[in-house]
Amino acid sequence: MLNKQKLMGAVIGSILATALAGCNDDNDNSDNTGVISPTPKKALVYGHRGAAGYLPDHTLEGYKKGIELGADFVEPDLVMTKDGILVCRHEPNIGGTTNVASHPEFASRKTSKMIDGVNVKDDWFVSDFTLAELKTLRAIQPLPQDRSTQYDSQFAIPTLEEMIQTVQAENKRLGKNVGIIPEIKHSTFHASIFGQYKIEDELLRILAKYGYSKKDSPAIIQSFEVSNLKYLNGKTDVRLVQLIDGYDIDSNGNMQFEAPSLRPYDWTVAGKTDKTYGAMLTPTGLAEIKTYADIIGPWKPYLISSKTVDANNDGKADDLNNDGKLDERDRVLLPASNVVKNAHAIGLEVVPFTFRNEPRRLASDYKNDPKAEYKKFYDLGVDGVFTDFVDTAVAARDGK
Ligand SMILES: [Ca+2]
Ligand SMILES: [Ca+2]
Ligand SMILES: [Ca+2]
Repeated sequence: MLNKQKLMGAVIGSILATALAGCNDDNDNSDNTGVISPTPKKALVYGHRGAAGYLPDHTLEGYKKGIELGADFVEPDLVMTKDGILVCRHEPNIGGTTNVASHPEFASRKTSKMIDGVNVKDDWFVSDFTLAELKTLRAIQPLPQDRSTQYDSQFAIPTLEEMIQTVQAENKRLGKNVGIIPEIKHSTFHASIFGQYKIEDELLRILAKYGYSKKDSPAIIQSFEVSNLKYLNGKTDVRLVQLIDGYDIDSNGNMQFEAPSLRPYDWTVAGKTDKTYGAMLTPTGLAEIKTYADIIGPWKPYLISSKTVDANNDGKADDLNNDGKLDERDRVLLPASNVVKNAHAIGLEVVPFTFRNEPRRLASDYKNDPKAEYKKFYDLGVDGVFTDFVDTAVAARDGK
């Protein structure tokens, strides 16, 4: 256990030696007797979809921005084109993240498909487009209610290979060693179109081509499904993340489960319908994950949940900040769960998602300060955070 921690610390230390130049090396904790001091290591900052708070998701410009802002890893979500190319998009459907709707030549491609048991209606799907066709589209901001749309329709959809080439070129230019953390989206859906584990095999082929094949490679693979991670565990030494979703949090802070955030979809297909994602975070569930993965990526309320308040006893949640609407600002934090402690006890790292700066997404305890949220989770001992705002996560971590 101690040896494994030391090994992982050394590995991460070497990965980040340049990225964290100027910071204390918290990973070199042993004295000459080989005893490891309890100094916690620094949490890593994962640039969720690039620099999603600033630029449209999954663009080369966004990945560069994430690196510039200090990310330790940047994240491409992966879906497959009709001609079998891995491209960076959060969903197989692209109506919300590209300007496809304004391309009349693709009007007839608009259709509906079942994805993980949910009918996704009247949209355009990457699997119906060749890469050449997708290259005629441009990315748009998927959260226009919160974020700037000034970069809409400027940036192309990158392939995974272009993303890796960009990261490696930026690393060379800046003397950094920023890693990549690709997520395989909807493995079961892709298997139904392209064949079992074709998306996984193509990812492994590309990772190997660019030198990512070892446990200490600056690459980590994520998935919400299970069987594909078990398959990958038998095929590669690259570290694996079991993502763990939830649907919503009720007024008392309890996790809610509903499609498409009910359970890993491959469990549903296999008939394991007696369990939800919640089963993954019991001691038994964590022990099972430990047999094939290195890291868990839970939705952050699994670590620290929140509840509403009804001080005036009218049966409804109080509007704590008196702004006439109910959102995260009208919730108060509950004590932390044992998930981090239990995961660490068996050697699993914990990297929750997703941290965002917008005040309406921050519980009242944080008083509109996103750094207060990061600090809460860093103090809990998380090993990293997925964030849309890399610079804020880094500033909260490094005391700026
Ligand atoms: Ca993702
Ligand atoms: Ca009330
Ligand atoms: Ca309110």
